[in-house]
Amino acid sequence: MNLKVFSNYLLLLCCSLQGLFGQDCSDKSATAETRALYKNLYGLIGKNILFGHQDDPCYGVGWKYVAGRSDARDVTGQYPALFGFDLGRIELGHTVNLDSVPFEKTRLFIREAYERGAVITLSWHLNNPLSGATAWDNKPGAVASILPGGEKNTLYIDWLNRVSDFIGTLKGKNGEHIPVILRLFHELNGGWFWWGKNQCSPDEMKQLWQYSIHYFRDEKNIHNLLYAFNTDKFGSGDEYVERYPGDEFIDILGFDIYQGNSLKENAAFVSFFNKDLGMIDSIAAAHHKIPALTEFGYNQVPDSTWWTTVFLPTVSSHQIVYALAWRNAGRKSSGNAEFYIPYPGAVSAPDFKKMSGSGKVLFENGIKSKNIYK
Ligand code: BMA
Repeated sequence: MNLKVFSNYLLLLCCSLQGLFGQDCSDKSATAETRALYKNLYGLIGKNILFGHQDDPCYGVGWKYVAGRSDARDVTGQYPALFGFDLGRIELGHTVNLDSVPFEKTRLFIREAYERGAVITLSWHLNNPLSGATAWDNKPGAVASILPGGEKNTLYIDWLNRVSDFIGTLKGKNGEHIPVILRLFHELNGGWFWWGKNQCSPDEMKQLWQYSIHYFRDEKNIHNLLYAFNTDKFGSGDEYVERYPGDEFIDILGFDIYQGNSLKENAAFVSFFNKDLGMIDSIAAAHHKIPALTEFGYNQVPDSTWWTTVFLPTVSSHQIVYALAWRNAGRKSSGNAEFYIPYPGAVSAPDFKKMSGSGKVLFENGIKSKNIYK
């Protein structure tokens, strides 16, 4: 065999191995449904993007806890394909989260979403374990304090136990554990959370990830989780992987990005967004992981064609398999409003509906036929 034929063989072998590597999640004891979710999400790479929305069935602009209601559905006729919820304050044993969502309702909504064939992701704005203040109390030292040997390690174990208890109650009709994408320590390259880049060393952060996942997997025997690693918007591949705990812990590689502040104009936003999406495509491919947009938004979406002229064309030329729009908190007492998808009558509502029919970005109807848990 000459050198050229041999190198072609080698290339072929590498390509098929790459396909195989990507087909299994990081937890080698994951449940059948969790494995299927991973495999099916992997299969969506480069094909479709599941549209997600944080707290979608909980509240929207001008309403709260109305059975069956959803701003996404009011505008498009369909629920999202992916639902995000937050566990913040479950660690304290509270019955409602930091945004006043009762955990009882979160559990119910997760079951309903699962029965509809949608995907679920959980974030956790956990309080600062050292000071007792919120996740945004960014004084250094909290990460070191909860690692083994630290003064708050026992407290952190209690907190992990509370999260484990909640995850353990998420079951489908046949008693099977509902697979969940757990997005821990989000935006860890920013400086605003106690687990941020100025608050601990890369090594401490890696240890915290590994410790937490090891605890869920090996101490609590939880095998219905996929783990999403995510930064905020980032400037380079080196910055992205600086605090990455390793392929044996992670399934999904994502980042969060918002239009606004320094990225106020469409052109500035698209250029940054495009660059980060391109980097996520190649980092995920190199690690055989699933790329995702773990949080995004443009508060109030003031541009009437933003969805089809800014968002859709940018994400369509990349590999992400889902995109989670942040929450429709609605009008606040301060007079400001916070919403990242339109409600009926909002300026971008017709354009959002148009995007939902694009065939690329999937909502409820698009995900159903994918049988994502089989
Ligand atoms: C932020 C805002 C806050 C909220 C927090 C956690 O981006 O939406 O109002 O408390 O996320 O959900």
